[in-house]
Amino acid sequence: NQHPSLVLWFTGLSGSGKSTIAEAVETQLYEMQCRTYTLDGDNLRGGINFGLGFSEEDRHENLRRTAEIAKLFVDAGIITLAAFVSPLEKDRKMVKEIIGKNNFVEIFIDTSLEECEKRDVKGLYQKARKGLIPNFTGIDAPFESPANPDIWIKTENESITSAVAKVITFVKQKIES
Ligand code: GGZ
Repeated sequence: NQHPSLVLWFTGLSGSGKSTIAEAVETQLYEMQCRTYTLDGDNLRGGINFGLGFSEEDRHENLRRTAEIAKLFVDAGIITLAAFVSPLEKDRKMVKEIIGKNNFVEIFIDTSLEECEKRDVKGLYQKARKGLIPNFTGIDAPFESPANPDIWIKTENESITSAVAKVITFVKQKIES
């Protein structure tokens, strides 16, 4: 297959490391001559998903549109990385159905709330604790951990290098099968 296509779907709390790991995976795929594209809140919520917030309904719509876009990228023969909190099991199930289970890889970036809050890279947890960001995942909005992800990365016990290696091994085995 000259242009393998897949969706690598990263789920986890804000600040868990989804984007960092996705970026490192993308670099590695680039070196393997794969064509890739990354979808995330930064490039979708500012444009096609502009105006959507963080209520359950808005997250659902954010993820539905993202999945439809990812599906188009799969048709185009591109390995698509999607980094979204995607906190609810039912929404991840929807995403998987839209994309198709054969092209969908669920990657759980498992970093505890305690650790995300300690890192608080963007200061969002502190704001959320003060009540300045309503519906913040982990604080006053739920995160349902995936029960059976394809790849499970516990960032508190493993390095980025090891996380990337896990993802790449999985991808290689998948695109070569
Ligand atoms: C969660 C929020 C919220 C609320 C703003 N809850 O660390 P970040 O900043 O860059 O990543 C988070 C991002 C989450 O957007 P997603 O599109 O991934 O969410 S979802 O899949 O649930 O639709 C965070 C920021 O947006 N952010 N408000 N209330 N994260």
